[in-house]
This record gives sequence, C-alpha cells and structure tokens, in this order.
Amino acid sequence: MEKLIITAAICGAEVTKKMNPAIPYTVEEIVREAKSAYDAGAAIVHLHVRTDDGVPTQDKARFKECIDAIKAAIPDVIIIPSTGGAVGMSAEERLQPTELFPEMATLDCGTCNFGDTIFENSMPLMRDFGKRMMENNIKPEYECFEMGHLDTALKMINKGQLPGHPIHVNFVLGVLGCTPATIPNLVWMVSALPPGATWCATGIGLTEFPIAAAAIAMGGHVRVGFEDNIFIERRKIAKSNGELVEKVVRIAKELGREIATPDEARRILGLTK
Ligand code: KMH
Ligand code: ZN
Repeated sequence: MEKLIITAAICGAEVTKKMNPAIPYTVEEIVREAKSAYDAGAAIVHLHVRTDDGVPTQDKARFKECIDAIKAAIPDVIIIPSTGGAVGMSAEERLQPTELFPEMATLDCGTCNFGDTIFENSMPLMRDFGKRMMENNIKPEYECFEMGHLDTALKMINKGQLPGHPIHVNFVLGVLGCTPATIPNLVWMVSALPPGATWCATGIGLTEFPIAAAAIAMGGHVRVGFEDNIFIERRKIAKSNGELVEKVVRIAKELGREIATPDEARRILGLTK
C-alpha cells in the first residue's frame, strides 16, 4: 500500500468560533492551524479563508495573503484552495483562487442539499471550472458527496470537459441531505473509481474517525479537520487541527500504514508543478 496522505481541512466556511474557539479566521490563526496540522503529519491543507470577523470569502487577495503566509511557515506543504466556497456564492466569486495557480483546487461534482441550503454545482458550472483548471494547469480534487457526482465527473472527464487521469477524488460522506457516512457506502463509491485513480475519504462530525480508519485499511487517503468535525471525541471539542491529525496518525500506525510527506504525496498524486 502507498503511504497515507492526510489532508487537513483547517477552516471550512460553515463552522464558527462560537462552536469551537480554535476555528481560524485571521491570517495568523490560519497559519497556526495549518502548521499544527502539518507538524502532526498532514501533507495537504484544504483551504477556505475568512475575513477577520469570520465571514467566508473567496477574495483572491485574501487567499494570496493566507497562502503566502502558510508557505512562509511550512514551504513544502500542498495547499488545495476551495472553489466550493460557501453556499450562495457565484461561480466567478468561487473561482478566484484558481487565478493564483495552485497545484490543486477542489472541483465540486454536483448540486446537492447541504443541510437546509442547496449547494449549486450544475454541469455548466462544472464545465467552466474544469476549463479554468485545464487552462491554469491545476489538478482538481473531485469532491463527491453522492455516487451520481462521481458518475457525472467521470462522464465529463471522458468527454474532455474536465481534467483527466490520473484523477484524485475526495468522497465526502455524512453531509445532511447527502450520502450517509457508512463504510458500505464508502466501499460502493470506491468500487466505481476507474483504475489508477487515487482517493480520499471525509466523514462529517464524529464519523470522521471510523471513515478515516476504513479508508486507511482500504488503501485510500484521509481528510480530517475543523471544516468537517470540531470534536476530538464525544462532547469534547478539539484544541487544534493538529489534535485531529494526531488521532489519524495513531490509527494509521496501529494499522501499519506509514504517513506521506508532502513530496511523497506529490509523487502519489502525480503532481508535476
Ligand atoms: N463549503 C461547502 C459549501 C469545497 O471546498 O470545494 C463547499 C465545500 C466544498 O467546502
Ligand atoms: Zn471545503
């Protein structure tokens, strides 16, 4: 089995300091959380950014400030900016971080319920995002909340509308309104991947850890972080993203899976930049 790539989704767009005071808003807080995750073993930071008072933004300048500050502290880490942003943002707003030419960026693969709201990712939007990523030589991380999302992405890849192989997919399970975070669901979705694809699994809330354990055992990769889960165990909020990553590293060690450095992750993911 390849070494395990751990992604830390350090911030997200939905969680707030009221839920967990360690949620990062400022540039300094973003760097603190990225470094805590990296020091614990994360090779990738999945990045959303906020204004200083916590409002989610896709502002290019804010992304640049945060990416530059993270890179100054931990130069080799892989940063995957979000093009999902927050529910209700326009496509152009969401695309702004692609103008910074990151190695990778997320590409969300279908419209879905997202709690009480609707996360809009129509096929024309996906085509526009795919075109931008091909033009800017950005490898997408395909975000699939449903089996239909993966099927849509694969069909669009086959038509040349989205960047192709080797593809990397993140299965996000347990969002309210989407596929529940169960191991049979994960196994089913992984079984639909084409040969040569790499994949990562994300469980929302405290399903983060059983889904991580399953992905580690199956040879996939893992995402944890405040974006998906603010608890280290039942009723106990996590002190940092690093604490969440440490728990995954402990599970991986028990299961005999070594942890990938960022450069090892670049090789596994076929990153060329
Ligand atoms: N904040 C969610 C609505 C992504 O980063 O691409 C979308 C999201 C997915 O977080
Ligand atoms: Zn995200």
